[in-house]
Amino acid sequence: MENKICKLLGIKYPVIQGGMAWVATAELAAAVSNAGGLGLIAAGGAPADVVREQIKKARTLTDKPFGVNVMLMSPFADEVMQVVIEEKPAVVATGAGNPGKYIDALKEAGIKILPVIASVAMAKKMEKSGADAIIAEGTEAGGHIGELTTMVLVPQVVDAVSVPVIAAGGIADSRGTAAAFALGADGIQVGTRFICSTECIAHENYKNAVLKAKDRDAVVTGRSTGAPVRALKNKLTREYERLEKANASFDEIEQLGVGGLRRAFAEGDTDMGSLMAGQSAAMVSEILPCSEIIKDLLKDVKSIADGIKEKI
Ligand code: TUI
Repeated sequence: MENKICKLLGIKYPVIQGGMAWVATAELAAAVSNAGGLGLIAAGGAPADVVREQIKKARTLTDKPFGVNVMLMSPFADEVMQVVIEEKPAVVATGAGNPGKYIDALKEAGIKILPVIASVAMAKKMEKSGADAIIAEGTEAGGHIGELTTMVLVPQVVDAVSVPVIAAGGIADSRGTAAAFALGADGIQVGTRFICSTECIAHENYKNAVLKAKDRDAVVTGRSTGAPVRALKNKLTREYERLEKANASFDEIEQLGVGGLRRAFAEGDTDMGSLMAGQSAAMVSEILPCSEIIKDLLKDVKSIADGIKEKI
């Protein structure tokens, strides 16, 4: 029986690469799509012309379907969406907001729309607005996060909507994949593990920080400003903590983060760079090609299910 997500997106494996700002370039997206998953270019906070160039570049690197993740808190979200509608990648995923006002135009352009949500209410709203599938992201994820864990969010979203659900947050090996399917998801979205892919062009210091991370190293800052972000603990996250404890102004706290992703991704600044990563960073121990990562994420999922049967 064919998997619903594979059928919907025209891909071989139900593995979607997370839309990580800066990290998810055309190179990474094309590599994941070439390996049979769905690669996503992350628009992040980039201006529209940069996103257009990335889409064009991805087209030179793959003839498979790929998508663009549009970060809705970006000041360029409207222009980026316009470019995406013109360029027509197979899929648009969205994060950090409500994409409702763009859905009709995306559908008209023949683009599949996969909103990332962190609550049941938002999942229902997105289904009503015409989303083709829902990416339910738990708080284990890296970057901007909601409050619920993948374990409790996914089954509730599965029960609340009739479109397919993709589980995200905390999935980095085939046990996580099996668990996501057990919770009722039809696919997985994986971000952090793909930072440590051969094809990811992030600075090697960023990759090494993920490889070195232990269980409690992916910490949350920015809860007080209403935009919590999970990143690997470093000088920057400790500075955030200090300012938040001292009740510093919103602007002062926000200012600290400006350019943080660029410092981490491009300069390899592991002190003051924002090393966004999920809790699963602790489970990532080697750099592999995307094709090997996808193979490992799907390895023996059926025998994991058989193992459960033997236990009960
Ligand atoms: O969007 C993400 N993760 C991200 S975005 C990002 S870029 C950034 N950089 C610095 C500060 C903030 C962001 C890094 N990581 N994940 C998907 C996600 N979306 N998680 C939670 C949500 C979400 C939150 C609220 C989705 C919808 C939503 O709706 C609110 C409303 O009612 O409009």
